[in-house]
Amino acid sequence: MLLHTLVLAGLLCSAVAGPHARLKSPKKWNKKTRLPEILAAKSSSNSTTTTTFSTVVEAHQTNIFISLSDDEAASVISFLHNQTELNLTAAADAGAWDNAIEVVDLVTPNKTDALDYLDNGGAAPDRYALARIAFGASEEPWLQDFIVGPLPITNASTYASLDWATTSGSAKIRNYNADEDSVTEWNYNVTDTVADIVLDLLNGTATGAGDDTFDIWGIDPLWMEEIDGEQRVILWNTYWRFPDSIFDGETLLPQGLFFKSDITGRDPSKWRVLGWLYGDIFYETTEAFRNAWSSPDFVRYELNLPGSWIGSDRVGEALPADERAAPIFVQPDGQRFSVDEEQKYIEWMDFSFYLTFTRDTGIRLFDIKYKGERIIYELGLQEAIAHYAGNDPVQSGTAYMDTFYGFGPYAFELVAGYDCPTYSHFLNGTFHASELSVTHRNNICLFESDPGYLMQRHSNDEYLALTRNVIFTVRSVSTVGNYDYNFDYIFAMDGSIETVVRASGYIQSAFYAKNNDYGYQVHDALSGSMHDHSLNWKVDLDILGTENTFVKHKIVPVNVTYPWSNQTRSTMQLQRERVENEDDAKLSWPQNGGEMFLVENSDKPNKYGEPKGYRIAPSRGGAGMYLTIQDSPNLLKSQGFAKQALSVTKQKDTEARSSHANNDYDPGNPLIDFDEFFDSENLNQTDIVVWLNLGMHHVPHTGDMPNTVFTTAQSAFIISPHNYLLNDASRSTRQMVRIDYNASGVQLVKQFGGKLPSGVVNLTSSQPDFFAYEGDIATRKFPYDPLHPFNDTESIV
Ligand SMILES: *[C@@H]1O[C@H](CO)[C@@H](O)[C@H](O)[C@H]1NC(C)=O
Ligand SMILES: *[C@@H]1O[C@H](CO)[C@@H](O)[C@H](O)[C@H]1NC(C)=O
Ligand SMILES: *[C@@H]1O[C@H](CO)[C@@H](O)[C@H](O)[C@H]1NC(C)=O
Ligand SMILES: *[C@@H]1O[C@H](CO)[C@@H](O)[C@H](O)[C@H]1NC(C)=O
Ligand SMILES: *[C@@H]1O[C@H](CO)[C@@H](O)[C@H](O)[C@H]1NC(C)=O
Ligand SMILES: *[C@@H]1O[C@H](CO)[C@@H](O)[C@H](O)[C@H]1NC(C)=O
Ligand SMILES: *[C@@H]1O[C@H](CO)[C@@H](O)[C@H](O)[C@H]1NC(C)=O
Ligand SMILES: *[C@@H]1O[C@H](CO)[C@@H](O)[C@H](O)[C@H]1NC(C)=O
Ligand SMILES: *[C@@H]1O[C@H](CO)[C@@H](O)[C@H](O)[C@H]1NC(C)=O
Ligand SMILES: *[C@@H]1O[C@H](CO)[C@@H](O)[C@H](O)[C@H]1NC(C)=O
Ligand SMILES: *[C@@H]1O[C@H](CO)[C@@H](O)[C@H](O)[C@H]1NC(C)=O
Ligand SMILES: *[C@@H]1O[C@H](CO)[C@@H](O)[C@H](O)[C@H]1NC(C)=O
Ligand SMILES: [Cu+2]
Repeated sequence: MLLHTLVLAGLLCSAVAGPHARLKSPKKWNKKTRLPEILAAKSSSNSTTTTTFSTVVEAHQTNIFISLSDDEAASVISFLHNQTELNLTAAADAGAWDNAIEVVDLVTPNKTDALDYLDNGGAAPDRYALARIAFGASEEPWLQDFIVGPLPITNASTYASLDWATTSGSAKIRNYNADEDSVTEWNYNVTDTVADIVLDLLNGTATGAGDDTFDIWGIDPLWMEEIDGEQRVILWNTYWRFPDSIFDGETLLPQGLFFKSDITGRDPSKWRVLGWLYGDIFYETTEAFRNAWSSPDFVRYELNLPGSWIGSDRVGEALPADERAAPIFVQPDGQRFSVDEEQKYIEWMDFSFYLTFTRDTGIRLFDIKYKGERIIYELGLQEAIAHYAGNDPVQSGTAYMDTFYGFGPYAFELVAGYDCPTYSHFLNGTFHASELSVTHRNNICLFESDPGYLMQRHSNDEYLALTRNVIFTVRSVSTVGNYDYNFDYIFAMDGSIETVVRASGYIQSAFYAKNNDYGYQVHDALSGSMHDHSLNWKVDLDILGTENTFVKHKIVPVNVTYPWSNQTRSTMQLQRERVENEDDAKLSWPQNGGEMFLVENSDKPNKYGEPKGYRIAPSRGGAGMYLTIQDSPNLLKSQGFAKQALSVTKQKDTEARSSHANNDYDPGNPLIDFDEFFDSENLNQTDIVVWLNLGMHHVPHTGDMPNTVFTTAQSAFIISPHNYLLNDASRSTRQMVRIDYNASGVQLVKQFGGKLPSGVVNLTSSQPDFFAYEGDIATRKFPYDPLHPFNDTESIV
């Protein structure tokens, strides 16, 4: 049998080697393959009884990962308001000098407790809430995360600082920019001093009035600088022109004038302007800038003005036949997957999983089972960095960590027929912030589709074997400011799961003056502003239990002298290497794809002695998406996960997240410093977690104007069974056909019980209903009145 497999493998290889190789004894091969062919046909016949199927399923277990309900959030908020020592002000009334609740969310249960429930019949773990509170009523304001519970709130419920979920040892982080309203006022006070210059130079005004030409904002995170031996809090701002249409293209309209402020402390009367920058010339004082401007040799740059180029509506010549309806997906026989909407539990083919939705990171998947066995305990986004560069201080000083803004608040409703097929199954996502519970209707879609290529095919002069590729996608899109991040989790019949992120929307760009080293000029007075996107995922694979090992199977060149030849031959071999310690666990994707990265259970070999495992590999976009800037002065100690392509650590309840939404407040003293996870722990056959980055080095070019397109701005990784099963699992699908033929035509068509589409499709019912778009539902939580929802469709962070 083994010999037979080898012969087959050899022939397959020569078949792809070229037409000449293919001609080698095809008949012999056909005869040899008769036996397995018949066996395969038998095992995939449709004689097996069809199981009853319902699109509605009841999860056998409670979704212990599910987001807090509105009632749970309301009771947590009420409970916290009753704790007089917290001195809370209702969020709706709170100003910069009050204490207020910012976010309420679920504290994900500890894995040990969760597994005890999921696997061992233990009790469901107690539910606990996270409460993120801003303490503004102090000279040194801070934010702090608390754990509140157990839920529901009873006399036994308590609250405590969520210190154990940090690496800093304290859930507190200083807020050096608590006075945002004052900063806004400060900015206009500053711009007021140069109003005449700005009118002359930029032809507009920035006064804070409704008819302003310019918006004023700048770096993120804040900058710390030592001045005269003291740490100062620095803010660099620039002028952005408001678009003159509905199009949200403000980030395409930087004006090239910058000012530096020292905003240390909470007394705005002590804040100072530290200089101006225009045309790559820095002026240390407003006077120096004014003098330069009034001198005759002052160099002015072209204006970066709005116009139709900002808009994303159709332009240009009509394309041939483009007015005809484009191809669409149809679902001929109805939904083929099952959903427990209340529990957010999903079953598709051999897969099942739980879904949850969080304010910080949007959708997350838990307890992904394949053929009844867990393969992934947790799969979800951790952080998204966008690190810019430029000759100016704003682009230079921008390194967004987007969980600060949150992916949940910006995961808006999706449009059926555009974002997702019309027949998709939509779910809602809810988050709790600023004492409001906001439900984004239909912001998660689930759908099956055909990716447009087969999963398997083979043919010779006697038969063809063809298998459809049917995939199942979980999708949500978060528009965080200028950018739209599309997240897909794609399940396939071969047991693989692909995680894809794509970006569209408006780039954040730079004024063109002297900026050529940092990107391309993309419009009259605009530079593309190069930047790195690094989005980190937690992939907690559990292959046949939690005790797993990360292994590298290397394809290496070697020189070998064989007993059957006196000549040494250059050839290659497979070398197996185990990553047995965290010291060796910061990894790059291999050069030339020359290594396979696997998570295996070394103690669970298959019948051939090969450990069962899952491979993890980059699948879209270039590989190796980590930050070019390894020692970012903006991110400081908050970029640990983004310094290498992927990392492996020992799973710990105290190391549940690679980043923290509040790291942005003080990146040099973060709540979670990923590098601190690495403390030489043994990784051999233990519970391990893979942390992996997707993203792109984005150097926007004219093709990013007006919007970046998803087709090129995408990146993905795929996990796939590797010696996990004894064959390709897609053999079990009925969606395949075998056609036997000879010179006199088709002799046999063998189908396996998968119905062919039939009947008439009412295409009109596949039309998107654009007027069904509804927006959000917001319920105020304090004071709580679930019967009288409070309307607020503004984005709430
Ligand atoms: C599958 O079922 C159909 C309908 O019952 C039957 O006509 C067909 O012969 C079956 N195919 C196989 C391979 O058993
Ligand atoms: C908070 O106190 C109020 C007034 O005493 C009470 O009605 C409410 O039930 C308390 N909330 C919680 C969650 O204990
Ligand atoms: C409570 O907060 C208010 C502002 O909301 C502040 O004026 C007051 O001093 C604080 N009280 C205490 C005891 O800290
Ligand atoms: C979760 O694990 C951490 C770290 O071991 C522990 O401090 C904490 O109490 C646990 N939480 C719960 C709810 O049991
Ligand atoms: C802005 O200027 C006004 C008028 O001079 C002053 O009253 C106010 O305090 C200033 N605000 C800030 C934040 O500097
Ligand atoms: C300056 O602004 C005014 C008023 O908006 C406008 O009429 C004029 O065309 C602008 N000039 C330039 C050079 O853009
Ligand atoms: C989503 O929310 C809407 C409005 O509350 C509700 O009618 C719908 O049933 C919800 N959908 C799901 C799948 O829960
Ligand atoms: C194989 O031998 C050749 C000739 O000695 C040498 O150049 C080459 O580096 C060797 N390759 C390996 C992988 O050792
Ligand atoms: C290797 O070389 C020796 C000495 O020339 C010769 O006797 C032998 O047959 C050779 N072996 C092979 C496998 O060619
Ligand atoms: C690592 O685990 C494997 C499989 O259980 C075992 O054979 C090996 O001895 C372990 N290595 C060390 C250094 O403990
Ligand atoms: C097709 O669907 C549309 C929209 O759902 C409906 O108005 C129309 O009557 C349907 N046509 C037929 C022939 O069923
Ligand atoms: C919004 O307010 C209007 C008017 O009070 C009410 O009719 C509507 O039901 C509210 N919508 C939601 C989603 O709360
Ligand atoms: Cu980009």
